[in-house]
Amino acid sequence: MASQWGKLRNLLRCMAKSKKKSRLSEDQLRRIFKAHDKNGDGCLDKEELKEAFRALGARVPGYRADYAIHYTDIDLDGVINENEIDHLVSYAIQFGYTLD
Ligand SMILES: [Ca+2]
Ligand SMILES: [Ca+2]
Repeated sequence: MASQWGKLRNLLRCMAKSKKKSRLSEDQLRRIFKAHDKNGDGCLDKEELKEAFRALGARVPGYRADYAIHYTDIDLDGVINENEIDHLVSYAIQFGYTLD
């Protein structure tokens, strides 16, 4: 009986911990996206976006990257530039990414 209680307590503790995970703020998201501009051209291409979403813990980063470009590439050049990053951040924040 005692060990059952121990297990339950551990489970509850784990749940409490996961609830406390803080959601990333817009600033943090922006910083993470910018950090993934690997070639430093000021734009995020699909591969860089994919890596960024992978870093954020997205389960299917390639799919997320496709959608992000679809929704936030305003000038349709296939990459997310400095101005479009704002749209990207507001797009990404709805998924409630957290820091592990
Ligand atoms: Ca780039
Ligand atoms: Ca663009």
